[in-house]
Order: sequence, then C-alpha cells, then structure tokens
Amino acid sequence: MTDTVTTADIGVRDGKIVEIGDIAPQTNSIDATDRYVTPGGVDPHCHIEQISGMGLMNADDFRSATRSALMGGTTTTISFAAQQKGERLSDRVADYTARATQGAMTDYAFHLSVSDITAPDFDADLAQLIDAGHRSIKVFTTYNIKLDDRAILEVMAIAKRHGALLCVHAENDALIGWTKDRLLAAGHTNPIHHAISHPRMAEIEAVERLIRFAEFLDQPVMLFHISTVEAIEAIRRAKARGVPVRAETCPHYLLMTADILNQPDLEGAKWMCSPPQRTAQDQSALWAALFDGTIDLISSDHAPYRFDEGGKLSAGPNARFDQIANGLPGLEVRLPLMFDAVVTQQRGTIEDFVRLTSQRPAEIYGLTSKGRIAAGQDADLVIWDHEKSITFGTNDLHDNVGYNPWAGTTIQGWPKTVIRRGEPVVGDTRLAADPGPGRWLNRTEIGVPPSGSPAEEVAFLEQNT
Ligand code: DUC
Ligand code: ZN
Ligand code: ZN
Repeated sequence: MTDTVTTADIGVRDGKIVEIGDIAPQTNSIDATDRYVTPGGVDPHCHIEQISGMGLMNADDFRSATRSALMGGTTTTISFAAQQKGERLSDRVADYTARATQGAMTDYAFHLSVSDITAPDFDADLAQLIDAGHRSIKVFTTYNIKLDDRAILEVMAIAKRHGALLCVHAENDALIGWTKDRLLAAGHTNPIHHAISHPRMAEIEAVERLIRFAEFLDQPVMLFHISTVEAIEAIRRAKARGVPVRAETCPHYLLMTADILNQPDLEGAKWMCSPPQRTAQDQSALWAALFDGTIDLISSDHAPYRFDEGGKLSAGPNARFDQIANGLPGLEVRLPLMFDAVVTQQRGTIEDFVRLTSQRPAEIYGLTSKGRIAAGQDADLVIWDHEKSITFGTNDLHDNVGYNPWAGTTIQGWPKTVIRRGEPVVGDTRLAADPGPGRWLNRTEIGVPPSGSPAEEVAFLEQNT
C-alpha cells in the first residue's frame, strides 16, 4: 500500500495496477515527470437522476453527471437509488441500474435511499439487496421522505443483520418546520431565510440522537454533510468512547458561509442547500476535524438543479425559500477545490488530500479496488498540473446545471490527465471521445460484519440493557 509520496513508475495492465517501481519504457507510456499522480477521486455522496423530496428531477442524468465527474478527476461515484413512497425498493434499484448501465462513465455504486418501510416486501427486499452487494443505506430525519425514530431503528436492525452501513441526513424536522413557519408568517421569504430556517440546533439534536442509536445497537452510522462545530464536538466525543460513527463534510461548508445566500431577488437560491452554509468558526472547526480524524471524508453532495423554471425556480420567479430545491453542483469541482485548499494552500499534505477524497471514501464504503495506488488496485489515476491556476467562470462545468456556484474563485492545481481502469478518459482538460461505460461495484463487505439471526439480536440486547 502506497500511503506516502514516492517517485516511481506505475505499471498498468488490463485496467489494473500491476507494478510500482522502476519500469523499462513501454509503448503506451504517459510521462508524469515532476507531477503528482493520485488515485482517481471517489465521491461517495452525489445525487444523479434522482427525484427530490419536492418531486423535482435532478438536472443531471448519469451521462452528464459522470462526464462532469471525470473532468474533475473523480472516477468513482456513489449516488442514490431513491425509493418513492409505496414503491418496492427492488423496483427502484432495477430502474436505477438500467439508467446507470446506459449512462455512467465513472464506476459506480448506489446507496439504497429508504423513504417507506411499509412498502411491499420491504424487509425482504432490503435484506436481499444488501446481500447482493448494495451495502449502504440512506435515510432522512427531515423532508417529506423522513423516517421516524422507530423506522430508523428497524432499518438499522436489518443493516446490522446483513452487514450494511446506515448513512443519515441528520436534521431535526420539527425545529426546521417550526422555524420556517415563524419566518414565513413574518413575511421572510428570501433564500437567506432558508439558512435561518435550518437552525444549527436542528443538526446538533439529530446528530446526537443518531450517535445514541449507533451506540445502542453497536451499529455503524455515517453522518452526512456535517456543518456545525457542536455536531463535530458530539462526533469527537462519540468516537473517543468507541461509538462506531463516521462523518463527512463537503467543500461548500469548508469554503462558503451563509452570507452567500444574501443576494438580490432569488439569486441566492443558487447556493441553497441543506444543511446550509454556516460561519467562519464552523469552517475552522471543520478543517480541524478533517485533520484529527473526527470527520472522515469529503464528498460533493452534488445536487444539480438549473436556475430556471425547470429547477430552482419551478415555483416561479417569486418563489419562497421553502419552495426552492436544495442543492448545488459539486462533482467536477470537489477534487480541484480540495487540491487547492489542502495541497496548494498547505492546510495539509498531498496524503491528507488523497485520504479525504479517495482513500477513506473507498475504505468506508467497501470499494476495495479503489482509492489507493497499489499493485492489484484498479488503475484509476489523476495526473495533476499543480502549477495551473484557473478562475472559475459562470458556466464552465460539464454537468447540466448551467451555472457554476464557484464562479470568480481562483484555484491552483488541476487534473491534467484522468485515467479510468487504465484508459485515459480526460487529457489536457478535454474529455476523450468515447469514454465508454462505467461498471457497477459489487461491495461484498463494508467493514460491518453481518450479525446474523434474530436470536443473536435478542442476546445482544440482553447483554446491553
Ligand atoms: N441537501 C440534501 O440533503 N440533499 C441534496 C442537496 C441538499 O442541499
Ligand atoms: Zn442530505
Ligand atoms: Zn445529499
């Protein structure tokens, strides 16, 4: 395993890394002299071709989303097979598999996003899908697709029995709804009020609750998109006492604050996401948490909606904040933004950058062939031009969103060449003509050993009463 920087040739055959060392020149060599070569990015949280909680389809299908991912150096994605209420989970996974098989240019896996545990054959479907290699599950504690506490425990119990990781969008729904109603009643409808309607206490409460659930069942939980210093402290305390909790954050929490929503008219809607961006103090705490291991990884939470009537403005040009879809695009910019922030600006090392953007995501989500440069791994590689500076333009990304939320930001360091399973798919910032299909990644285990039978469950509860 190559966990430190080294100078060497990388030998690739049939899509796999076969050798690292001093290799005689070959016919199909790529010169990476004086360049960093890192593993392809693994983005473990992105919304692709998904219907939102408000019933709105994402702007990106698999083709546009994964094209954009490759352009930014990300070669593996985990998106959501999102069950609609009343729908069989296995039907959604079949539909989503067909869509990804046609369109995906990155390798990919799915989180099973659960919104209705009373749907037909739910328990059997979930168990069977986990056994078949879909080893992560997503639930919400807010939005109209939320599960209540009892339902979350039921899902966790199935995850425990079959060996899957539960991921949670953790915000307290009542705190959000109550605050939102007060704001609207007082006539506050602008996107900046979206941030106020998702109070930090909503995240703190739900994160603390989910930590207790993980502790109660001794069952790992991943806490998505952490944004507040108090949630970080709760996670740090939980990890210190051995609770199996994992956490992620995203570039827009590390590099943006809530005032970005304070724009004329509905312009601020471009940056609306949940949880919202917070404060400079939260940003400092997030960076510290990434370097002390409290937060494990950085995802994009790519949630693509156009700034038009088919997307953010679907409720019209005078929409209230609560009628505007949440999310911003991030698949293409996650890696370059983090290369700049960690490596170029020297907040950390190139090893930190790799750990947070590909190695830990691959480890945590059971993607055993990804996230490292080592013999036997898939040859997903990025060759960086660490000297190249770019200033983002208003519409220069390769997704289908039509705006770049980072317009005007200058970064240094760009993925010059991107290689997916040995095949150069991006060269000198141009997508190679026909990148060909990505592959579904069967996750045979995810570091969560299946605990077996209902009898074992009862025995566990007896011991831990
Ligand atoms: N919040 C989510 O929970 N998911 C998608 C995007 C967002 O803003
Ligand atoms: Zn979320
Ligand atoms: Zn999300």
